Amino acid sequence: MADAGPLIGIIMGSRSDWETMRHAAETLDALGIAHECKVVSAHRTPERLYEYAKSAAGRGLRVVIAGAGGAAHLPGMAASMTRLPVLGVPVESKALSGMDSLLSIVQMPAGIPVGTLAIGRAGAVNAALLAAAILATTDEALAARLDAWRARQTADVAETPE
Ligand code: RP5
Repeated sequence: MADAGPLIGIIMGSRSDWETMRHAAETLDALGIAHECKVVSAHRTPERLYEYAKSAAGRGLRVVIAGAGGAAHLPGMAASMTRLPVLGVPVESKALSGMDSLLSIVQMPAGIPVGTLAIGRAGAVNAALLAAAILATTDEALAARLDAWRARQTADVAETPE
């Protein structure tokens, strides 16, 4: 992994999203998957978004994870400019607790899909696991690491509550 370029791009609309999106990065770290993390705002840095999405596949990325909150058009806009799978993470907003983010990301009209995860940390972790599962379909070593991760999770579940 050391000399491999990133396979997964994690983008987020603001540095304020990092507290949520770092859970995606940490999960990919645990699975040994090379990734990159960037702040790319659909409305504050539209040209950065264009460059990122248009170059993503050519740079060797295989999946994009996009997290945003509020009027969260980042995942959909990114998906419109790349054929890579885009996984959307609704960040929990202050005003509406992430319901705005969720509905903005999940309600894509037919034609440009965004795989939408849960609001907040759970969505960020699961976006990373889903991205890993996608890559694992063609990577046996990663498939074994993902199986081991899931087996550890199972082993960590106590039979009693205290
Ligand atoms: C969105 O607006 C970001 O994804 C973030 O969740 C939200 C608030 O951004 P900041 O005002 O904290 O930069 O674009």
